[in-house]
Amino acid sequence: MPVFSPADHAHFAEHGYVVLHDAAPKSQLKAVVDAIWDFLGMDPHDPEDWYREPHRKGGMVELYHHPALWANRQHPHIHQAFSEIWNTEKLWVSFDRVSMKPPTHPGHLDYDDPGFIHWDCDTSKLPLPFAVQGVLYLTDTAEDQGGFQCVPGIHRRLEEWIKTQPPDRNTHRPDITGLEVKKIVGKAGDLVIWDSLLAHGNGRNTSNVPRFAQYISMFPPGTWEHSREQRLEEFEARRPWNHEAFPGDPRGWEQAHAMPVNLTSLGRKLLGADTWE
Ligand SMILES: O=C(O)CCC(=O)C(=O)O
Repeated sequence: MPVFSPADHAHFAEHGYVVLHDAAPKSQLKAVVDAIWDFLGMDPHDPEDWYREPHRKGGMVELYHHPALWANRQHPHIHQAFSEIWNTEKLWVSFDRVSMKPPTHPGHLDYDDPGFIHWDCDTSKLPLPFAVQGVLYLTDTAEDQGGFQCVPGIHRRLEEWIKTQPPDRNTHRPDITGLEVKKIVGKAGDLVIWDSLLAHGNGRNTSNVPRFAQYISMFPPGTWEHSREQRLEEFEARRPWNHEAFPGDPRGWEQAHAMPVNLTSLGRKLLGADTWE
């Protein structure tokens, strides 16, 4: 059964993103939130404890291969969503991290992240091959909670918009003057998938609760310079896929805890341990 309707596909084409509700069971969302607290070694009930190492400004948490993260990656509903966007089930999953963005706190302004809008791709190199990114909301996320935000529709008119910009513009960060930035409010279990040409990011968290999310993307094998062997090695070593670009965790928490991941037959294919044929 498809998870996206024709209207969802039309929304994706027009606005550059689409939301799948109830993408994963609540118990699996909570398991990731619990894993984040364990990894951070913080007291969830004590906001004074949320602004210190290993956390850094911006909310990114360098946790990559916890079994709770893999449970969502190999959840059939999530795979189905990406399959419909790519028009093939033969996909690999990204080894992405998670987010716990604490609210702004007057006593911890070094952790006050204003949010951002960017592209992960280099927009001076258009046209670029189709690619998507995704984020799974782990808790209900209100407008002021620093969740996903984007400039709807800019992916369709990017080349024209670029012509209006100075030649020395930042090709990864748009000047958002005159652009509409939309905050995507979401429920726990919402999976937002967006076209990589969509300018996007996350916002400032001015609520009084953290923002929790898991980044998940899927792509046909061979899309990136990332071999099956590399993937298996990174999985075994519990490392990020691109450890030159992503800092990883200097404490080696995941390596020290070595939690076994039970891959399903779908999970083995999404990792690359088994082939799709
Ligand atoms: O935190 C988010 O929702 C967006 C993250 C982001 O900008 C990215 O994954 O490139």
